[in-house]
Amino acid sequence: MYEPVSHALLNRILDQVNPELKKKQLRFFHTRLGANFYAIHSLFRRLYSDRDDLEAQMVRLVEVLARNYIDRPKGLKKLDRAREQDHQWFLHQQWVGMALYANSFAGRLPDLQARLPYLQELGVNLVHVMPILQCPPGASDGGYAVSDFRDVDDRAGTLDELRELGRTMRGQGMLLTLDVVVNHTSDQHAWAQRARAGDETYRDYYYTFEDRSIPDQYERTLPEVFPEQAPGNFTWDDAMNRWVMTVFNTYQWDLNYRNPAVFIEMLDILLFWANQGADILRLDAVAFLWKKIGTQSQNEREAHVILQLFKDCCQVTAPGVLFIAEAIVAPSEITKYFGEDAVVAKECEIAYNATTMALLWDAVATKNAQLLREGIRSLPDKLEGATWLNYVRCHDDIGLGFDDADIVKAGYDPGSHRRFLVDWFTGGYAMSPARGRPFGENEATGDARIAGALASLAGLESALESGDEDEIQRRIDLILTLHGIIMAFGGIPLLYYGDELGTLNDYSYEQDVHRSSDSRWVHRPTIDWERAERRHERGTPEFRIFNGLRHMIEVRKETPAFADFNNRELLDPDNTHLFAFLRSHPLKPSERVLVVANFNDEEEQLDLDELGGRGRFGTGQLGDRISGATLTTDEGVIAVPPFGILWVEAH
Ligand code: OTU
Repeated sequence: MYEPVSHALLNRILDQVNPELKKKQLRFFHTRLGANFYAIHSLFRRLYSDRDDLEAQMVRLVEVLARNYIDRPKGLKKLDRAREQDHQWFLHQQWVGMALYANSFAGRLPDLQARLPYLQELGVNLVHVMPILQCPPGASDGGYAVSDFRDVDDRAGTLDELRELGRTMRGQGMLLTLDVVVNHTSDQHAWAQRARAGDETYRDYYYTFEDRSIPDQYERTLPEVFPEQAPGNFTWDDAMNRWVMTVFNTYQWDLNYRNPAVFIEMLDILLFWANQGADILRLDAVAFLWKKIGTQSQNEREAHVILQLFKDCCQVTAPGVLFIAEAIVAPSEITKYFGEDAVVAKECEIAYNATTMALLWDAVATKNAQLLREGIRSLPDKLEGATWLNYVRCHDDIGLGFDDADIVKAGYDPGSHRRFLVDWFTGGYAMSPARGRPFGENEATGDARIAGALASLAGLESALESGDEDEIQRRIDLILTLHGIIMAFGGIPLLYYGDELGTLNDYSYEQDVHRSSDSRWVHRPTIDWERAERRHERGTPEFRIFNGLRHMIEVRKETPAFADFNNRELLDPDNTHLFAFLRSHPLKPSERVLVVANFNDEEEQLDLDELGGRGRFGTGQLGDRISGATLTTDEGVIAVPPFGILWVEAH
């Protein structure tokens, strides 16, 4: 958009920027900057209008954009332009992801590179490498306490090796996702060290206070993220002689985005990683970016403005790079992280679908899809050109963050239902096959979350112990069905490393002083590659799970109706054990797939007549795309096996 005030400012800025930057070939940069400048300027002013150095800050911002554009490797610039042409490229059903820790999945970065064929064997072509930036030894929240944002941790490898991994992946059509922890730094980061040493410039990078008066005001409304291991939201720092805001662990200092220098530093860092070859940047804990006394300091308006600004800026320098919003918040809040509209107020292209994830586990515990249906029904529509990251498990806990009103609609009392779920998964019921651990129990509020490996939560650990073959098969079927839902739901399915082999809980964290107080480590296993070989041995659980997933991934990629164009219709079968939806491709009407999953351990019937008549789904025999089997529909009824899933070809 052309607007004279901001255009005049842009011209002044271009006069002021470092002369070195003027010499370079910046054609694409200038067109994009011209297109986005009005938005960048308005958003920046919204956050920092009280600053009298606003223009000087804007000069710095534009310099950061230009410098990173100049540094951006040619191959990546070419990719940017290709993606501009095909801007919906990531909505395609071909993408299937996996999140993994380089070290516990493979070792160092070259070892990870050597394992790419394994991922390809499974069909994974998007890899989220969990944090690998420099971290202090000892506790570092699994890499989320970064001490140097511009270097790879020595334990993982080198920057060169990371670039090499990116190049190799690109060459093989795979996408690299890296984490940027935008909300906080480690207390060992150089900025924190300088703040400690009394440097006021860096003290302003954080929220620090000489006494408790302001922290106490904040505490009145701030919830606790880690009530057990890190109660409270402020930590006293002896060296600095001040309180510092630490919403997560005591060693994770929250960055102060009220200071434009922090925004510009972080933008520079995001673009740095884009230039190292990341296709996608996962922005950690984005809901927390703006703190305000008297609020929960999550999902604040300004947090969204920051993300819009990050996006608009990134589009100027590296438009092919996508953002994932990691915002594990209420369903009505999550979709806001896609932005208000797809052009002028865009934020992240991808967001974690934490709501569906948690609802899936509800259906597992209750064997009933009622709340899952209610929850999905009230999930707000997302923007066009935005997509979900659908997952069953990840490196974090399962928070039961679905909506109270939906719980009531499904017929339960919210408090006692949540308590039941935590108990069901963490050993509170003798009859439950789930083997999880509680996480984040808060005695004051009664809140609790759930940790545990997918296979252990789904009952495979106890089934294997019992040696009951039928039960083992049922639990494997449940594991496959959960994955079958995320592969068909609409969005990018993100598997969690180890789950493809049915990896169970790893209790060794209890012996590690840096981990024992954080039960999330129970589901962050080290891959046993000898065991992984069993995926080739017919009959083993590893074989059944790995090959079941591999097959579904293959079928997903051949199913255009699974591309994400907001093309999902939720269905309401008259059987509460069943979860069903219809996917249809907007441009290819003949491409329609009816997805039905059974959460019961017995066979259940899906009556097509109740879903609007058999004719809606096609005439004659219907086939299951997963098994290739023909389904009996003489009576208009489809039998769904215990814990089974069908992708019914409807045409
Ligand atoms: C994220 O988590 C990471 O995924 C966690 O591994 C980190 O510990 C945390 O940030 C701090 O860096 O911020 O928006 O309930 O779900 O802390 C949600 C625990 C987050 C996580 C929550 C989450």
